[in-house]
Amino acid sequence: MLNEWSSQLIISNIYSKLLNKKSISYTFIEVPSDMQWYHLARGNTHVQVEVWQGSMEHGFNKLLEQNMIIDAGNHDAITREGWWYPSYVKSFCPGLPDWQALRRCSTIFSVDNFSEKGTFIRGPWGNDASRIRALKLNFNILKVYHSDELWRILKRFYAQKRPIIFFNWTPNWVTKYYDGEFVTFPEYSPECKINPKWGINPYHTHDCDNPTQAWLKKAAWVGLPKINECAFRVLQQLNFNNTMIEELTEWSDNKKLTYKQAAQQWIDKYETTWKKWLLTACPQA
Ligand code: TMO
Repeated sequence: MLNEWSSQLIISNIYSKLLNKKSISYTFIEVPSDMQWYHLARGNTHVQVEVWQGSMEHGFNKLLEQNMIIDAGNHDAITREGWWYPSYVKSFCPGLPDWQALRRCSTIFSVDNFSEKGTFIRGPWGNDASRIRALKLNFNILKVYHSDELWRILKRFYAQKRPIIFFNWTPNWVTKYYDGEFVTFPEYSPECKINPKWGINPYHTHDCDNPTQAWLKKAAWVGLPKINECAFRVLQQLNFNNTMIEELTEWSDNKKLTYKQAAQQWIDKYETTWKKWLLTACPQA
């Protein structure tokens, strides 16, 4: 399955190259992130190489409980997803990174310079409309459809030192090239996302942050091991840490390699790593 952010696209390409080495055939299917559970549950697609806890935990857990998908294990990467701004924004909005500062200075984030509401820019991930509602933030949302679009907007705003606030994540090349930080919302609790009574707003869920030390998992359609056990076991072995993911996204998003080229470069550079994965996964095949 191919989604809309670069590390997922590159690691999917890496995984396909590993399948090639085991003579396992595959096809890529492009699926919008918010449709991924629908397709994984039905076996329309079989593999997700990156499930991010912050934005995807809920959908993942639901299908896991229904035995429609399999947890194929964690990457070593520790992740975070959230509201992020460049450091220069702090001088326009004293009190950041605490979220309450956003209540006083939403207007500086208006992208049309007319609206009194700030604009939060996001991709097709996460549930920030609920967070805005639950925390009564004076923001609307501008949704883009691919991580590349976020970086184009960031580059333009950053060059002019114009206030911007958007959905960002780590590991990611952006936090290496742009100085900035995440907003801190009330501390995450799993309850917060399902129980309205939890937290400072008793009527709504999502009155909290995403987890700040979150997992990154792989998931498979429940039928995958029966179709091809080796493919499933290779997926289990697949394991990327923060440095590796930063490096991959730097190759594509900053150095402008295609996802395929970035995947090949990784295969060339990390031969001992993937050879060990393949040997552990399916020594006979
Ligand atoms: C799922 N993502 C890494 C874009 O937050």
